[in-house]
Amino acid sequence: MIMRNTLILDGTWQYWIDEKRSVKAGDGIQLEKKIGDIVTTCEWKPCFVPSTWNLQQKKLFRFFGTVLFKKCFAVQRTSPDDTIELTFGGVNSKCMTWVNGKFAGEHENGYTSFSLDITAHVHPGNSDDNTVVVYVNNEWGHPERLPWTRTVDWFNYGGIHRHVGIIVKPPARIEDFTFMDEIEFASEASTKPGSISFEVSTNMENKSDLSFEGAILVTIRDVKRYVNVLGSKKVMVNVDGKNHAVFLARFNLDPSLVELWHPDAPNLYSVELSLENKNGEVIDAERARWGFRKVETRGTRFFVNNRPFTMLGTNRHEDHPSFGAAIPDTLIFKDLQIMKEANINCFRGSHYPVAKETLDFCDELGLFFIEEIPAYQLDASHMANPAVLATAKRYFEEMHSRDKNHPCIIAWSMSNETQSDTIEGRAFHEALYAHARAIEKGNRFIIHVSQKRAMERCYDLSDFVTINIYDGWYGGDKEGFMNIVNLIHDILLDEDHELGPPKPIVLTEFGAGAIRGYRSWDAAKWSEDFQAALLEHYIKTAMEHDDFIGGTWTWMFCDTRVDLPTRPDGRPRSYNNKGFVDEFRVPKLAFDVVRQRYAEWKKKINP
Ligand code: ADA
Repeated sequence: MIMRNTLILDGTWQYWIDEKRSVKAGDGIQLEKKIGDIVTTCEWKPCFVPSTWNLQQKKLFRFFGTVLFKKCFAVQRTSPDDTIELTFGGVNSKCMTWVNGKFAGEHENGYTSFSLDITAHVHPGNSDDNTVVVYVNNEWGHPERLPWTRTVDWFNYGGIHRHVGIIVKPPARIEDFTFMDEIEFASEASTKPGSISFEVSTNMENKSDLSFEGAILVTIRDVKRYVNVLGSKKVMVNVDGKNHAVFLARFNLDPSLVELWHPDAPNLYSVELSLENKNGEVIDAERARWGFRKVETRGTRFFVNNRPFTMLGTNRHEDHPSFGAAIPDTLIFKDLQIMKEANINCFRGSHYPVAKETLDFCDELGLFFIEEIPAYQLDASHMANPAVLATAKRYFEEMHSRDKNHPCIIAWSMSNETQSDTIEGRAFHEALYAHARAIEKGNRFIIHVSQKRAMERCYDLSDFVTINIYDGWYGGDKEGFMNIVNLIHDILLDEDHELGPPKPIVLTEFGAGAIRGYRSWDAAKWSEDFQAALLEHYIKTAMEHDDFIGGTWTWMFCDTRVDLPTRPDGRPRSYNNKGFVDEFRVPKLAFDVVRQRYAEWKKKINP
């Protein structure tokens, strides 16, 4: 299979800090002269990309402003009609780029990927005579950026914090593709599906002036044995010049040959798409992996592949003391291995879309993933602002378009702890859910995460009920948490209530802070013992009520850095210390609690 010409731009770059705040974001074309002057006169210093600038120099630790980055590169193309794109995995938060002095595009928001067409500005060839300059700004309080509030409970690092590359695409090409499966079981007792249909829809782009005639060949292979072809289909295509069109390849797969995907058995298939011209030559190719799985709720219980399922989960921030949000792929993998060791079968990327490598590893290792847009703790006035709603919708579109073809994604989350008990919150969520449901047609849940308890006004929109609850930490006592859960369960059972039919309840956040190494006979606050006892109580009690509690997601996986001036209280070491491993991934007592309790629960569900 031919692969597109791609270039990785990770490595040594140059950077310049705009200490005097002289570059204001604005019209990228008008800024060309100013940027050009800075490029030739400023003092550049070397840096590594991906990274976050806050951890490069002491004086940059709390720098929330603008930094320029610069890199020289060479790029080759095979045809003058090729498109050359600059791709970013994530830049926090506002990004503007100039290639060889010309404005080449911009992007808002730090946790989604984007590509910019730089064809018109590059000089293809062998020498490094192209220069890209990237403006990055990480200030708060812009309605076109999420998170909106300054008081987030993690660190707002700035920088080009994920991989950067260049990709050369042929004029007639596969621009995008979407997988959709439908799995039916003959009865609730069936262990094997009766039918599996699979559809691959391909968006073909033709950038040349001439019309294109050819075919798309879709092949589904078993990743384990690779040679086994599960299905193969050729679809004839015909696209006018400067146009695009969508083509469908539909499969009815033989269910006896398909091994389903499940966290305990993450069976993957490689779906390969080849675009052939009318001479049968392959001119473009793409591939992705898919796992066939069916997730559903029946009343208050979850089912995966027709078997009862409980979400044995946690929440995770992408953070490390040395790398900030730019955590290396090897550490991402390690994090997920630790989760598997703890018998975790799902986790939430709280509170933003993660590095895309995370999803590849979830697919492979067997972890369901809940991906969230950073609509974090918005108040009623934020949600009444149409610009904030537009940003949230765009965030969802970008997240969905990058990650839709990952079987690990079990749910999309629209928000966390907003004022979803207000009229404004209701209107905001109604609009956001409608938008998301119009885009997501596959087998996934859509939720938002709430701490509003019985006051919540949006549970009817959500596919399961979410409760963030910190009784026993911020107030109350841990023994009391079931009073709230029972109350919500009763409300859900009340047929006259507007919350709709009963659904599983998931404890989406609960936890306690613990400083690793601080042990205490009397389980004093901040000790590992206190945290372990609290998690033990919550998980054990939830398991006793798993006829309507569909899972628990501990808050959280690893200790995570916060910003001292904006989170002065209750954050010793300037960390949120509620991880069951610390920031270096060293386990606390709570790790063993999670591991043991989840092992027991798993056995209870599927003895
Ligand atoms: C909230 C919030 C988390 C974190 C947590 C805590 O529930 O959703 O981001 O701040 O509280 O540790 O207090």
